[in-house]
Amino acid sequence: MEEAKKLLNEINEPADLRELAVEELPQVCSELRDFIIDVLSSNPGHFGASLGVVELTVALHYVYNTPYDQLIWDVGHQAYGHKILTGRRDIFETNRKYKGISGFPKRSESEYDAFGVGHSSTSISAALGMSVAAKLNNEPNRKIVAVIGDGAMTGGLAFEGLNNAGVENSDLLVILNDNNMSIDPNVGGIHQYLLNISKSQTYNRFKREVWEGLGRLNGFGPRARRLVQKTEHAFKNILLKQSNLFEAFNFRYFGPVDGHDVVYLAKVLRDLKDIPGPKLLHILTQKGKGFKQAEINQTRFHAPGRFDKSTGEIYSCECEIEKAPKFQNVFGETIVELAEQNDKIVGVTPAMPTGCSLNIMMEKMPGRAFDVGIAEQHAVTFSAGLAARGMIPFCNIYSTFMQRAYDQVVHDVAIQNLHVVFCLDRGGLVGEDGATHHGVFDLAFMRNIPNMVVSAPMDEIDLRNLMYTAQLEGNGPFSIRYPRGCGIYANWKKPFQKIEIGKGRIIAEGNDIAILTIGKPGIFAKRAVKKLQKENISAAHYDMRFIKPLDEDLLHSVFKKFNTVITVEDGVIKGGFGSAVAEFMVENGYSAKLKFLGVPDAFVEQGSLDELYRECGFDMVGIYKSALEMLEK
Ligand SMILES: Cc1ncc(C[n+]2csc(CCOP(=O)(O)OP(=O)(O)O)c2C)c(N)n1
Repeated sequence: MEEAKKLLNEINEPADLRELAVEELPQVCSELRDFIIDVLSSNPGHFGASLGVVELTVALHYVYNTPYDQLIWDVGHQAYGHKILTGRRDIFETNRKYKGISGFPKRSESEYDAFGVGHSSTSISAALGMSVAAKLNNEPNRKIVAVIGDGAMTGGLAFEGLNNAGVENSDLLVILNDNNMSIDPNVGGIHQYLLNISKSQTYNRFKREVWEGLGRLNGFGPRARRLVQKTEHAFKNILLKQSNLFEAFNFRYFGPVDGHDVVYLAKVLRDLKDIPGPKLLHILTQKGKGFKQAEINQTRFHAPGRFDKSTGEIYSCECEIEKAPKFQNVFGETIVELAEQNDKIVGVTPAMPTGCSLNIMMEKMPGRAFDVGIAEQHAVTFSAGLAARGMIPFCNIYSTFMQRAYDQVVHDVAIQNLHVVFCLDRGGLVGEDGATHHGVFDLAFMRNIPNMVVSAPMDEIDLRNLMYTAQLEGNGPFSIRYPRGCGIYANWKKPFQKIEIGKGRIIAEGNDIAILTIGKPGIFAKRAVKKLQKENISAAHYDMRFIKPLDEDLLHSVFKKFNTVITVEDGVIKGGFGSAVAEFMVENGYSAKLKFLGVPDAFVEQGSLDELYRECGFDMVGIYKSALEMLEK
């Protein structure tokens, strides 16, 4: 039998796709899916989400005139198919790698990436902005489409966009990609609402019939419009309250339709293209579609790392093999231990229970740990409410996503001096997710908030002890930030020890130069000190543990003894730990040669952690070289 022609290899841009007959689209989808599976098995990334939107991606680029028409992906972790169809097939193997292409849509990378993303729930607002701009620029034929998942739809920002889009009456299509999953199973009222719609058999049958009826008409003349109106009227009667959610925002609601039937999807999109005003198309898809293990274990295959593409077996990372725990697991297990001793402790996560390991507590203590959806602002104010009534919430938010909830930290927690423990996971550079995900601002933006304690453990034993200390009676807002990845000790479950708040510790005594570190870079400094010893340089190393309050006694002793000092942090230098030390030095009339190592005043792109630490110059070698330079050796 003649081997099927490889269609994908001929598609260098969407215009090539548009040359194909609609019957050829299923084959394009199948080839695209195989391509994604093949590359992702050896070069890890977000997997399940992209597999789930293969048909949608092909249908969108087939029907819409991209890049003139603007396609906005929410979060953007599902846009691999989009990248492959829009001129990046040959470089897709560099996805998420150092100097390679980004794992998310990025305006500077391609004209097809209409809007840069990484954080969720932005697509409707951005699309509305573009739609209004199209109107103001007198571009009536430019179409704007936002694709948003049911998880991202739980974010408040999405509703702010919907709310505004209705009154602007803009020509905008929002596609709700409903796979019934966030990273973990989706939660909350919207989720239940979408399930109800999707399961309503009368409704689904009715919708299908209406679309088929529309399909028999040629284009959308006045007759078709009348039919749409009649249909809407009928929907309202049949569904009672069900479809009112989106219609209440003045959107026309269409669907749900099967998001894996590419031919049908293309037809639906073509029909919708000519209906003016704000529209929402609800499609049903399966996360991980086409790769059995990913369909079965959707959370694990959200971003599985390397895996065997024939068996679906996921390979462990190196540090796990060495048995050092991930910081997230130290958090997950420690909060359970603490909550067993202190019945005021509760856990809160905005949609990252597996990512931050709060799922351990959710399983063991179901009434005391809460996944609140992709809703960082709400997570913080919800925690404030809990604390106002005497609970001690551990609110775990990835550092990068905490940027969303700054006002809530200031206004709802800190001003009222409430005892909320913020655990900021993925603090510092995070590697392959790149600029949108590095957690490099938190030390700087937390340290200027009155009442806030700001701490960063150097290792996982310190993380445990800081968590223990933070929950003790009498504390106010307390933030603990820790990095992505594994710690260093296989044997980390030691008895709890209280840490004195605002006190650092001496790691190494020395005479020639002082190295002050906060958090994980302390590990690099430890190694640098050993290397400097070999050059007969005696370097002192202090792990400050707290950037607020600063250990002033320790700093007085440092500036009295040393006139050459290096600060090292895994965060932005401007306004961060080094700045705090410099402020102390100036305020107290000391003068020393100071060097700040950390993240420069520029957005750091993606790469492995080692590559990025090296680029920023605060890995072991960077610290070592800086010490030599400062001592002019
Ligand atoms: C503000 C913010 N919080 C959390 C995340 C982490 N995150 C990435 S994808 C995702 C789930 C998104 O679910 P959905 O929109 O349904 O897309 P799916 O992965 O199911 O296709 C989450 C929580 C994020 N990107 N942005």
